[in-house]
Amino acid sequence: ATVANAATAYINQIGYRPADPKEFALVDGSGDIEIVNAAGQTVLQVTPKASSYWAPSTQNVQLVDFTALTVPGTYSIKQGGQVLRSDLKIADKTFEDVTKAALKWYYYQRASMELEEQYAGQWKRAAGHTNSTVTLHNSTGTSGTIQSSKGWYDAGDYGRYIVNSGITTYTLLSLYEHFPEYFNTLKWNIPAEGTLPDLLAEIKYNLDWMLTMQAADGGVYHKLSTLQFPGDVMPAKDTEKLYVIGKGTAASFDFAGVMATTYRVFKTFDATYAAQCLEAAKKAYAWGLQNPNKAFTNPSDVATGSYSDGELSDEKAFASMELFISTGDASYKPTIDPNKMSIVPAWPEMYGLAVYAAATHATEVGADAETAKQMLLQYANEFAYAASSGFGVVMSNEDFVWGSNAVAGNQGVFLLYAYYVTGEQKYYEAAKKVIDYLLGKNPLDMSFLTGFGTKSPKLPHHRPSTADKITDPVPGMIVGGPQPGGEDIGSKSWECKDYRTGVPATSYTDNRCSYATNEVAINWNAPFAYIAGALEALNAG
Ligand code: 9MR
Repeated sequence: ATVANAATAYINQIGYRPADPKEFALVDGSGDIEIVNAAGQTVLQVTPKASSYWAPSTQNVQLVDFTALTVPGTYSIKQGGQVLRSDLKIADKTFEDVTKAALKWYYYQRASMELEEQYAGQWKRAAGHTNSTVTLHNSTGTSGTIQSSKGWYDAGDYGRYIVNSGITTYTLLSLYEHFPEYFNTLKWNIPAEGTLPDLLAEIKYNLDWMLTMQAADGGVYHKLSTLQFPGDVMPAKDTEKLYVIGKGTAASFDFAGVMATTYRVFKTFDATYAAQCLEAAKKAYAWGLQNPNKAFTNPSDVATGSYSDGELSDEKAFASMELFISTGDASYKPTIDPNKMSIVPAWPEMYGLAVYAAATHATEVGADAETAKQMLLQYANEFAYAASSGFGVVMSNEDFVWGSNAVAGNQGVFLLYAYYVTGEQKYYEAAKKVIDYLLGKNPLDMSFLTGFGTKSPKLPHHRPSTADKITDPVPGMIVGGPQPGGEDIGSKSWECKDYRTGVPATSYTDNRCSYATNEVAINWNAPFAYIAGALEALNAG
C-alpha cells in the first residue's frame, strides 16, 4: 500500500515577484518538489534543501528555492505525485496592493471624522470622539481643558498614545523620505489634503493631532484616552469622557524626533507647516533636556494602554539625531555608541532609529556614520545567516513577544537599511523573507494581514471590526501574532480560552478575545507597510 505524503508547504500566499529570490518552506516532505503550471505541465523540479530544526515551532523544516521560476502565473506544488497546494503565485507588482491596504488602514483608524462610503466602502462609519475639548487629568501636573482632535486610534482600542504614534509616524515618514518618487504617485482612495501625496496626507492627519498634545512649556502629554478601555462598541458609541493623561520625557523626545523629521519631509510641500513642526520639535527637545527622567506610568484611576518605559536615553538619542540632521546644528549631535544598540527598534527601543539615521546620512554625520554602519552590519550578518534556515526568518524564541509580527517586521526594516548602506543582495533577500513569513510562510500557514491571502485572520481584536456587524474585518491590518505569554487568557470581558501550544510560534488564536495575539496596532502595521512599499519602490521602473 502507498502511504499518503503528509507534507505541508508554507508559502507567501500573496505571491512572489518574478525577479526576486523565491522560497517556500516544507515540513514532513520527502523527495523532489515539482512545480506545475495551470496547463498541468511541470515547469520546475527542485530538490529541497537539507532540513533544519526551527526552535520556535520545534519543527524540522526544509526550504525549497524556486527562484528559477520567473513566469507570472498560478502554480501547484507537487511532491510524490501528490498536490500539496495550488495557490502559489508569481506576479508583477506583487506587493503593491498590500502596500496600499496596509497604508489605507490608517485612514480606517482616524478619530474625529466620519468615514464616508466613497472611501471606506462597506466599512463606512460615523465619526467618533468628536468633542475636541478634552480635560487635563491631574497627572499632567495642571488642570483645565485643551483642544485636541484627529489622529489615529492606536489599535483595537480607541486610545491615542504619543509614544506609539512616535515610532509609527517616523516609520511611515521614513518610507516617504526613502522613496519619494514611488509615493508621489501611489494612491489608495483617501480624502485629498491639498496636493499632498496620499502617504503624506495620511501622516499629516496624525501629525495634526500630535501637535495638539504639546503644552505651552514644550513638554508633550503622554496620551489621550478615556479612563478605562471601552466595550465592543463603534467609535461613535464610545462617549465616555476623554482625558489628556501624563506628560513625560519619552513622549517629548519621541515627539521631537518625529517633528524634526517632518520638517525635512514636508518643507517642499508646505514650508509653513514644516517650520511649525521644527519649532515644536525644538521646544519639546528642550523640555526633555530639562526633564530627563519623567517616566510615565498609569495613574491609579487609569487603565488604558500605558506605554511605560523607564529607559529614556534612547528616545533622547533619536530626537537629537533627527534634530541634528534637520538643522545641521552640531549642539544636537549625539555620539553613536557602538555598545548601545541591543535590538531592533520597537516603541520602547528607539536607539536603533538614531543608528539608522546616522548610517544613511554620512555627509551630515561624518565619522559616526561608519560606526553606525558597522553596528548595523554586525547584526544584519547574524540576521542574514538566521534567515537561511528554519522558516527563513530571523525570529528566535525570545522574539515571540506581544506583537511578534512587528518584531519580524522591524527585523526586515533593519535588513533593508543594511542593504541601503552596502548594496549587498543577501540583505535584500533576508528582508524579503520577512514578508514571506508575514504573508504565510510560517507554521500557522497564515497570512497575518486581514483581507489578504488564502487564510487570514477573520476575528481580530479590533473594536470596529467586532461592532460593525460586517462579516469581513477591516482590511489591511497586521495582527500582533503568536506569542506564549497568554496575558489575555481568562480575561473577564472576553473569556479567552487557553490557546497556547507549548511553543511560541504557534501560540495564537484567531479570536476576538485575544488581545495578546490577535489585536492590531498602528506600530505593527508600519514595518509591514515599510517593507512591502520598499520592495515595490526598489523595483519600480
Ligand atoms: O504593544 C504593546 C506591547 O509591547 C505591550 O507588551 C502591551 C502590554 O503592555 O501593550 C501593547 O500595546 C497596547 C496598548 O497598551 C494599548 N493599545 C493596544 C496595544 C496593542 O495591544
